[in-house]
Amino acid sequence: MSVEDFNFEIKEQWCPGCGNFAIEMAVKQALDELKILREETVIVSGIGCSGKTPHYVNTYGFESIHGRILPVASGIKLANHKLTVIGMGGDGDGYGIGMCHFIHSMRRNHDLTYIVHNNEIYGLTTGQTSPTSIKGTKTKSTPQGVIEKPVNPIALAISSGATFVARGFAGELKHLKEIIKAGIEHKGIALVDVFQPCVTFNKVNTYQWWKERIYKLEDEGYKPDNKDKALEKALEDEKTGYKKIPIGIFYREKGPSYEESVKQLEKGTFFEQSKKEVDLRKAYEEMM
Ligand SMILES: Cc1ncc(C[n+]2csc(CCOP(=O)(O)OP(=O)(O)O)c2C)c(N)n1
Ligand code: SF4
Repeated sequence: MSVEDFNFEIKEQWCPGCGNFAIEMAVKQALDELKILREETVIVSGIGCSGKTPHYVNTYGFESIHGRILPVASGIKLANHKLTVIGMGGDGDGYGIGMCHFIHSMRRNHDLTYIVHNNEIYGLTTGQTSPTSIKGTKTKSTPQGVIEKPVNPIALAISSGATFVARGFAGELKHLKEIIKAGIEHKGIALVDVFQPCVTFNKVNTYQWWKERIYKLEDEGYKPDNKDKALEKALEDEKTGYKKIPIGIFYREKGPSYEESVKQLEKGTFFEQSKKEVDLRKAYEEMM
């Protein structure tokens, strides 16, 4: 296998310079370096520019519904826990319409990697405010500036019980790839929030804007094993008025994943156990 084996013949439809290209490449490189086979991998997306990713990576893919990445991904993982399942979607998708699923998935600890293309705007629908748009940001839907405070996905994930919480930047490909690799290897839910410049509609949070503000947690000798410290770091961007924004692994905790806790899965995957025994005709008939 090589990174090229994960390429599809379909050409990306993203705008030139979009941060999604780097996220797609980081995922391909991570899968290649971890020697995970494409036929044992499923990428689940929602709807959005980010939601196109399964079309461009040569693994199994499922472009689901806006805001429903996590329930679909959890269902796939539960049906066949031998698969590597990666959710990929926008900040509108995951932190807006999908927020309820977000909180419950974090506490359930399904063994999934969830990569959020956080461009702080709605890309596909041409530039409205998203739940992570910083207060005051002027967008098509908020011409006088966003009134409310943004969602803090890192703090929310940690306080909801997530066992791996990290953040990367599309302008730091190698660093992002390493975070995604660590997320895939983690047994349990792994949130990887990624700052992803939307070069067409977000003229505030540009590559330059993020480069001037981000720093790597590991460069400060930070260790991601303490929940209190992780929460403190998660709130640092707000506290500093977004002048200092940490990226890297905020929090990591070992413990059984949801799938490791389901007794019935000790005998094999649900898929293997049920494929000979289940006749769905009766259930269909009852529903008709
Ligand atoms: C249930 C539902 N509501 C709304 C929409 C319209 N819609 C499509 S994409 C989108 C938001 C896109 O923003 P984001 O999720 O951040 O993804 P991006 O395009 O920025 O990657 C919305 C509101 C939809 N497709 N389905
Ligand atoms: S609209 Fe923004 S997020 Fe969508 S492809 Fe273009 S640059 Fe990327």
